[in-house]
Amino acid sequence: MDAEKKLTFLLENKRLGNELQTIASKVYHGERISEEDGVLLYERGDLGYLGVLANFIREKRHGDITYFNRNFHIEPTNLCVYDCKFCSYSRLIKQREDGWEATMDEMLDQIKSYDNEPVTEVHIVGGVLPQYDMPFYMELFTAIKRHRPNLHVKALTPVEYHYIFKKAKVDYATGMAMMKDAGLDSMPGGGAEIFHPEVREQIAKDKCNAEQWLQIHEAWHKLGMHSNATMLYGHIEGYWHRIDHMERLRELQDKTGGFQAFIPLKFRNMDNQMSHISESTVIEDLRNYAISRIYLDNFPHIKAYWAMISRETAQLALGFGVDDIDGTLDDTTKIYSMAGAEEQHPAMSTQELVELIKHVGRHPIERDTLYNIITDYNEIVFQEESTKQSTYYQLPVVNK
Ligand code: V47
Ligand code: SF4
Repeated sequence: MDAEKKLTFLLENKRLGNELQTIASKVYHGERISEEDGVLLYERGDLGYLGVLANFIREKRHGDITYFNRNFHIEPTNLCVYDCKFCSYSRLIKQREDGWEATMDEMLDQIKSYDNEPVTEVHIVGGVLPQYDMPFYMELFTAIKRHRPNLHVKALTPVEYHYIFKKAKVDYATGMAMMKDAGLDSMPGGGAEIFHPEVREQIAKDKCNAEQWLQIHEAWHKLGMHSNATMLYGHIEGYWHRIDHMERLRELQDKTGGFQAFIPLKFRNMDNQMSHISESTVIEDLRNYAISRIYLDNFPHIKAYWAMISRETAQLALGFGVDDIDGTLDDTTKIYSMAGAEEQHPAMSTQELVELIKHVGRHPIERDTLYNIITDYNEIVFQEESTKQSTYYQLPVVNK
């Protein structure tokens, strides 16, 4: 049954109750849902119901297309002046001997090690330390661009920008314009956590607050540039905090249109100060993807970060609103493996990623950071099946 028929069927289901039926009708007619509706979805929407709504929106926007990109990560340091309770990098937890502080030359060597690889993006994010200041990052971005002008530099979050601009005594608009001139192409979505102060002050107290995070993205968007947004969920926050978080993003997106993807990040509890909190279940993760797709009606893409949630959950998420599963990382990021992500050494070849998407009946497209199509893999058949194919789910017959 196609996505529209499933939703029509649901609309006729009298046992659903008025409120859930009204929300389903709003989704069918392309109307925006309210904050109250959003909380109600979290409280009362079961997985089947939410999946039908989210998949209807996903397929209306993107059909079966599922995006990925070829990127690698650079993490300048795992030491940090801040002390976020969920972070496995935190200076109180990690002894200095466990830490690394990469020099400019070491980072440029990392960039050069990809010279013969068809990657399109470098994602740079890590801890905050005084020596990684505005002049340092401007020089780094300029050097990367001088070496490989077409490599897209997606780097740093408002957490770092707020810190380095304050140190350099420049306002956000000036600072972001200077970063753009130095070679910054886009901003990743990190550092958002949960915006509401009731939660933020308990888990990420000293770093930039919600207003500052949003103002820095706004300044960036005003330069005609793009960025992503994340939400760290499944710890001490309530459903209402998640909706408040998405509402603030939806408002800014109405104003600027600069966000590309929303990336829900599941809290992982290994080796951090919140290890006593249980992690969310896969069902809760899928419900959360679906509600994000329904609520953020002005965000083009919902992204699942496969390295964090497992390949199988990433495949399932494609039926719950997700249309992007990030990149073919190759073990260059540590922040999640240190926090207990499924994949301790996340690496997936393009072939494996393409097969993973095709095995659940979707249409794989390699994109660049700005969602321009690089390769359409729908009709491309690899000579041999990947040896790792049996490690994740495979539909015997495409059944949608
Ligand atoms: O802001 C830290 C999160 C984020 C944990 O824009 C944790 O394309 C879960 O934002 N459990 C940084 N999450 C990573 C990020 C990101 C990732 C992939 C793609 C993009 C993009 C952005 O990682 C931090 C924080 O919210 N994080 N510790 C943890 N224990
Ligand atoms: Fe530092 Fe970021 Fe970790 Fe917070 S989440 S302690 S800002 S590295």
